[in-house]
Amino acid sequence: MAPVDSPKQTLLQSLLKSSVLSFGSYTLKSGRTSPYFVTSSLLHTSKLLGAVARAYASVLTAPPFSLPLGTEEAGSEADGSLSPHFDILFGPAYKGIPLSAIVVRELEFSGKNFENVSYAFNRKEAKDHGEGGIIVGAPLKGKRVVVIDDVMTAGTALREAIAIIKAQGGIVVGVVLLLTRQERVSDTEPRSAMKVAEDDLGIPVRAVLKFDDLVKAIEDGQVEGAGPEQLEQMKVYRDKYGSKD
Ligand code: OMP
Repeated sequence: MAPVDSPKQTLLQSLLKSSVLSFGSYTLKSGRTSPYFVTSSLLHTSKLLGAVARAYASVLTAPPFSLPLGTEEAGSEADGSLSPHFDILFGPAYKGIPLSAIVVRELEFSGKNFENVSYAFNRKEAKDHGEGGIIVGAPLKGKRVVVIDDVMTAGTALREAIAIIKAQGGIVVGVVLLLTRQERVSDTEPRSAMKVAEDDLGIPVRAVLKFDDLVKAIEDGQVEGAGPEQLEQMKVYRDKYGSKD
């Protein structure tokens, strides 16, 4: 397994310190019992939000989400800068909402080509007065949309988000997550939810962190409060539910 690089290490340490990442025994939405959990609602300090925003932005400002200006768009001049191949970041309610907002803010620091990227999110309950509708933020119709979410396990949350975007006429061009748990969708589907989404939708689905990064960090003794016992539980969990991708 490749070593966990240092920006990832720093982010992991921050997530642990703030209990966003915790070890124990947790029941997942899928019914699986997991030895670890990511609680993104605990991302509530400016420092943590800044670190997380930078991590998402580093994925979004690299291929395949952003490409050097002039490589694909006819008429644009190559000047060495990157250009986003998306118009809107969509954060599914609720946890994707602050994430998409902080990431779109962070993108401003990646150069002027990113200044016009917008964000949008859905309401859980449609509003029938005032501006109405279920989308808040940028209108999605005809726009290239990247979904920004926290964790992917079986992909249920992502499927719901994609249905909302498509119903609004948006074009989903990618997905960026904080963590992919790298789990098999089911006993009969050996691919991870991330791989299934990539294959079915034909779009890039990427994550800042993956399950393997957590295992590696514990192996390297970088995770305070997680030692050989937690490592063993993580490996047992991987054997039971893990996928290769
Ligand atoms: P899927 O919809 O199965 O992909 O699960 C993703 C959702 O599960 C997340 O949006 C969370 O609501 C929840 N979740 C976490 O927040 N953190 C975890 O570590 C694991 C889960 C989960 O229940 O699988």
